[in-house]
Amino acid sequence: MKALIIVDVQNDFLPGGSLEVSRGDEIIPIINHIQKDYNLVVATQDWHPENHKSFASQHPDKLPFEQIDLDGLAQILWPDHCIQGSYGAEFADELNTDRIEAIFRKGMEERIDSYSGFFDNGKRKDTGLSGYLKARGVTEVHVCGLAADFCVYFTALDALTEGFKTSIISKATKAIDKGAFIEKKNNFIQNGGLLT
Ligand code: VGL
Ligand code: ZN
Repeated sequence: MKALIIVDVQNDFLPGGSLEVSRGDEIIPIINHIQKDYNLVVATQDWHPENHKSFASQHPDKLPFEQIDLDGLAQILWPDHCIQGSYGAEFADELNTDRIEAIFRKGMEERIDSYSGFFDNGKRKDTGLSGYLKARGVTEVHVCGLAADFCVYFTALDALTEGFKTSIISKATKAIDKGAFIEKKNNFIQNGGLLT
């Protein structure tokens, strides 16, 4: 059984959003088109409280994209994004959500960020995604969405360690920082991941 994981295709990550990924909108028709090729489609949704400590606005002396230590973990500070219930947190209007059977929300805990759809960045909590996929008989996952160098990458890496045959679909993802994604992509491949 093969599942598609659609990562964070939310307004704030699209052009015009607060943490926009350049040309992020171009992947939506592709994601809509490929969903039919999977036995199961699930999605993740970045879902932060308004005082989330990954937001630069919560640290008066810091600017977006600076890095801090947050309870022992390196944390990049982001513009406010994907605030629970806001328009920016909604899935893109153009995304076809009819086949999405389950949505795994992440990033609700105030003091820890959560890039992967499986675990938070400190591996303190499991979202239940791995167990859900296994209970549904899934052995192979394909990961798409935004952003390639953060939530897609970390979701794909955790999928590998959870024992799934894992691919990142290149044409259905876009990076915040293309250069950084090349390095991360190589690391993913070294860990047994596939790029299609
Ligand atoms: C993401 C940064 C912060 C992502 C989420 O979806 O890639 N990146 N929160
Ligand atoms: Zn976030």
